[in-house]
Amino acid sequence: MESAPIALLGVPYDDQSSFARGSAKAPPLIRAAWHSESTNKYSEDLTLVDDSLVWDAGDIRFGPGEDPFSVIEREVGSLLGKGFKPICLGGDHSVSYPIVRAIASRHRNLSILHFDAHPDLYQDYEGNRFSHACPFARIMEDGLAERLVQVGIRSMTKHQQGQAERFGVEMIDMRSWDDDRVFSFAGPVHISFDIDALDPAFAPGVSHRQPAGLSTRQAINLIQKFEGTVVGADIVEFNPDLDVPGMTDAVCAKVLKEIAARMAHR
Ligand SMILES: [Mn+2]
Repeated sequence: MESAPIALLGVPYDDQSSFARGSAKAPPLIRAAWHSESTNKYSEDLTLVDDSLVWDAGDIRFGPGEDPFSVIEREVGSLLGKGFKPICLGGDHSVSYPIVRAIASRHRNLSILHFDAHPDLYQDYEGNRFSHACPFARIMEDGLAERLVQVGIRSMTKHQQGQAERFGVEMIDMRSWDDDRVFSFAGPVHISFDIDALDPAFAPGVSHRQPAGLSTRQAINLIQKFEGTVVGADIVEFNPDLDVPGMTDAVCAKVLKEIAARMAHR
C-alpha cells in the first residue's frame, strides 16, 4: 500500500553491461521469489516484509528517446519526494549512478556500503564512462558520497587501485575479510549490493562469476549488524540467463527482505 515507508522499484536496464546482457530480466523474478509460497515474508528479526512495509512501485518504463539515466534519477527522486525509502532492483550496476544522484540530492553526508567482487571504479571502460564498470568513479567525481566502503572485492586492476586511492575509497578486499570487523556510519547510508559480491557457489546467476567471495550468511550478517541509518538501496547484476533456476532469485529476495527489515527499524 502507498502508506508503506519503503518503495520497491524495478530498473530493467542492462544496456551498459560489458560482457553479458540479461540483468534487465531480473526484477520480476526477484519479486516472484519474494512472494513465493516456498517461504514466509518474515525477515530473520521477525519483521513482516509484506506490502504494508514495502509498496511495489512497479518497473520503470523507458520511453522512446528518453535518456535512461535521467528517467531513473527522476523516478527515484519522485519516490523520495513522497517520503519513501527506495529499494531498486537492477539491472546492471550502471543504474547505481543515477539512483545515488537522486538520493544524494536529498541526503547530505551520504555514505555508501558497496558489496561487490569488483570496485567498479574504471575512469572509463573501453571508452564508455557510463559502463557498469564505472558508476563509483562517477559518484565519487561528483562528490555524491562522503564515504564509499567496499566489501567483497577480489577482482581488481592497477588502474582501479589508483582510482580507489584518488577517491579515498575504503576498500576491504576478500584477503583481509574478518567476520568480526565493525562497520559504523555516522550519517545516512545507501546500500549498493552487486550480487556477484557473493561466491558463485551461493549466487551463480551473475554475468561475471568470480570465485572466493562472501557467503550469503556473511553478507546478511553485515547488513544486520553495521551501525548507521539506511535511506536507500539497490540490488543489481542478477542475470537470470546464467542462473541455476530458482537459486539466485531466492538469494536476491533474501537480501531484499533483510535490507527492508533494516530500513524499517533503524
Ligand atoms: Mn560486480
